[in-house]
Amino acid sequence: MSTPIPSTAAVQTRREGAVLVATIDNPPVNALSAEVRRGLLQAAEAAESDPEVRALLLVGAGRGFIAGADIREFGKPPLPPSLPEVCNRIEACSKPVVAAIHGVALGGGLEVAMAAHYRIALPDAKLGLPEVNLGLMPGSGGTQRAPRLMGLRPALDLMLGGRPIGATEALEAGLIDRIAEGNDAAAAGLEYALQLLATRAAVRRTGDSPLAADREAARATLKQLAADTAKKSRGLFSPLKIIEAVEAGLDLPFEEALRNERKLFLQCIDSPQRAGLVHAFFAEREVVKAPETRSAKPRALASVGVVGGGTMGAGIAVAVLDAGLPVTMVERDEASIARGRANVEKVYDGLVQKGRITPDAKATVMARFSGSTSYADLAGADLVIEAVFEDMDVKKAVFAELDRVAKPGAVLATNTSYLDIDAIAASISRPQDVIGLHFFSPANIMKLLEIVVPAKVSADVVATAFELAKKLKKVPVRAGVCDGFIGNRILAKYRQAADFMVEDGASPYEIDEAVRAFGYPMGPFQVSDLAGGDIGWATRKRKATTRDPRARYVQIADRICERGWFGQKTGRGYYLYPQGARTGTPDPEVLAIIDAERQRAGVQPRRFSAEEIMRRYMAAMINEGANVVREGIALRPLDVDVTFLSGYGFPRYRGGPMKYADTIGLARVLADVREFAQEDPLFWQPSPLLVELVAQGRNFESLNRLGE
Ligand code: T1G
Ligand code: NAD
Repeated sequence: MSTPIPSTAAVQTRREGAVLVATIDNPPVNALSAEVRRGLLQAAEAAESDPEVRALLLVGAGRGFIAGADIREFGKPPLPPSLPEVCNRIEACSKPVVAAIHGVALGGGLEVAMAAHYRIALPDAKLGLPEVNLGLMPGSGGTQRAPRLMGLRPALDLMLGGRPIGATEALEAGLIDRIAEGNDAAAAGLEYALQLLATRAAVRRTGDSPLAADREAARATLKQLAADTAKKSRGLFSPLKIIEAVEAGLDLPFEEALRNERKLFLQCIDSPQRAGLVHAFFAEREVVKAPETRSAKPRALASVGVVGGGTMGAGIAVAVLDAGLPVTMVERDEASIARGRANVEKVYDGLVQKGRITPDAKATVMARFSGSTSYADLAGADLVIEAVFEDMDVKKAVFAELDRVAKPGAVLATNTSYLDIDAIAASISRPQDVIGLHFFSPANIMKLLEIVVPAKVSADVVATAFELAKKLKKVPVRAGVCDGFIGNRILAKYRQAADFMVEDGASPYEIDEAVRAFGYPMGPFQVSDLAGGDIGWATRKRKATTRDPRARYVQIADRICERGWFGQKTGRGYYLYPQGARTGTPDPEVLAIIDAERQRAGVQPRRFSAEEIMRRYMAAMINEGANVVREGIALRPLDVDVTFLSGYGFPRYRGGPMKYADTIGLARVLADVREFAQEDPLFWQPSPLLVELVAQGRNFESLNRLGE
């Protein structure tokens, strides 16, 4: 018979015989808010002090156990009790404490479970210490208890990898004691607690065991790991702090090692990388909250058509097949559809070769693919995505066909990079069903999906596009119609700034190096060589007739393309790629072309420091980002951030260009733009939004809340 005893709103407690059951109930993910911490502490003290209680069971309500500390509290004044205090109190309990885990036990949530004396999990449980993804480290005992439970290496893999493991792997690693059948964690936990009492199981404190059996071997492992991590983590702060905390635990008494861990944890809290990574975490969750996803329901999305089987059409088809949906691809003729099917199959053949999927699995996927040269085969599709040549007449002809054959209510999307989607929509009888779905190459890999919203589209079509992004596990960003939407429009600006610096004296290799040092995987000239210089060249030629004659135009890229040097696909571009190398080497002939262009343009070259290169590069990016927000092409600055984090390789720990601007201060960015405007006032026009925010002493973050 259960005896009700006092509870907090976020942690309800009840008695089940001799077991005190504490249920953490803080939707949506049972984050360890101050109230949850208070409730857990109360429960441990109540269990300790109530003579009738012989064990304490911790279990989560709703979707899972505990998803970790409440990330929204970071950077704010801490509220008592601290999580280390709660964990240490649980571990110190003189009566067995059992944690029953279902769904996720992440970060501080797993630390609470590791502070308990026994752990049981349902088969669906996911256990992890993902703090490193937020620029943090376990700060409530994780670096000390995980190695003691799992062994040194598995624990470090969990903390440095930041990826959760399943129940089976957790059991094998010693992180949990048992996997329970069924789907009722509370019942399984109670049964386990009663068994422990029946067998007079002792209290088992993880902190009592040594961190590592062989300290010298452990020290050598940690030394090597620190060296590897320093290389791999490209400037990330917290991974090395994790190793430092574990290493200290080899020699320090347990309590002291916990205090040391906390000290290192607070250093991570103060690091700007934490602010950038936490911003990225929440920004990726905010971008899906568009006006249309709040006001409209998505249409049916059970079958997809793709027109065009080239680079993008094939990648899009694979992304849709990977999401478990059937795909009908339409091409111009038999030869083209055969090529389209081959482009799709090539991806799966590669996975079979790598042993990532079986031939049977490939056959199952390809069974959902059908190729055709007849538009009539798209009549049943809920959504059709056009990915044909980047030519307005070709695209309008395709949409005329789709208007003729597609069923009423079908969503008609274009993957155009630059063309006017309003014009495409206006060319058919159902403009309300037309939307832009701008994938990035390779479309089955790149996470970003710009959802481009033309003037006449209906809200449920936009909602359907977001639903597709969810199914394809893409990161959707809502964009307005303009040349290049959000990403490519801003890219054009900072790429121009880079080209100006090359003509003025910097080498493309210096610029790439500075951009890599800033945290990017690649610099702009390496990216151009990867994507193919011919795409940008086609765009420049298309724009030649409308380009402002007063605007500065650097012809270096044209000179290189005129030689057919498009990059990796032609063996050379800005770099040389001998024998198909993937990493290029600087090309003296390119430097000669640059010198010749400087003379032709009458430019006296000068030196550029890495610092100045990045000031100009980022000022161009941020200034145009501000214009994109001001014009409503992006809903909020965070949409610009997510675009660059998930589609353009922007270093995640900086949070994106607009977050970076807030970190260095908008006044400094504006000052840079104004300084550079003295040389070229046409290119460097301060964004009115930047000027306005600086004048009001505000930052981009202040614009990140949609009209709440
Ligand atoms: N704190 C606050 N809010 C959180 C949260 C958290 N830990 N986790 C999720 N949310 C919000 C999220 O913003 C969203 O809000 C809603 O919950 C649903 O999330 C001391 C310091 C748990 C796997 O890193 O990985 O513990 O948008 O959309 O896809 O050592 O959320 O609806 O308003 O992501 O089903 C470590 C972070 C913290 C886990 C669920 N923990 N969360 O995924 O839903 S650091 C984490 C996740 C720590 C200690 C340290 C995922 C999820 P909204 P969602 P989901
Ligand atoms: P591609 O040349 O590789 O493929 C285009 C395909 O369209 C060809 O296979 C061609 O046979 C087919 N096609 C042409 N006219 C057709 C018609 N009337 N009916 C059916 N099929 C037809 O081009 P791509 O790189 O895949 O680009 C496709 C679209 O995606 C373009 O609008 C491009 O701007 C855009 N895009 C390209 C990239 C990229 O990095 N390549 C990235 C984003 C968007």
